[in-house]
Amino acid sequence: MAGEPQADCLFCKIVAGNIPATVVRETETTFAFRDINPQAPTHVLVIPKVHYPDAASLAAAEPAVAADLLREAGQIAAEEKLDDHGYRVVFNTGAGAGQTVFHAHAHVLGGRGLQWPPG
Ligand code: IU
Repeated sequence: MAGEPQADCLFCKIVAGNIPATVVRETETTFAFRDINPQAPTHVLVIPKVHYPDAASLAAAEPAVAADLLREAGQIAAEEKLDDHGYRVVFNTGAGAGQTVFHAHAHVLGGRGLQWPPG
């Protein structure tokens, strides 16, 4: 069923507590933890507890949870004091764009100058 945990999904396992993660925040609908391979001094992943393969499919099926994800990204940026110098929220979507884990997630990146355009 749409949104149900997937046995072979790494992020579903992290939500379930079966794989350890450095937790930053948790709400009823979202889970945030530090990226294992940080690309900036602050690099946090915010994921929905429900399973959808990417942000667009999450937003189409459960728009309120997608909004929760964005709100949490902003909350984390504030708590990590990223607002002063700016930060980036990224949804890599599709393998061609660098998506490697097919459970929707926002990257919250900051703590250094960020270049544009991204590679
Ligand atoms: P991507 O947008 O799908 O490429 O992002 C997946 C991220 O998940 C990536 O930045 C990885 O470093 C990160 N990650 C993690 O934090 N913990 C893990 O066990 C694995 C990947 I595998």
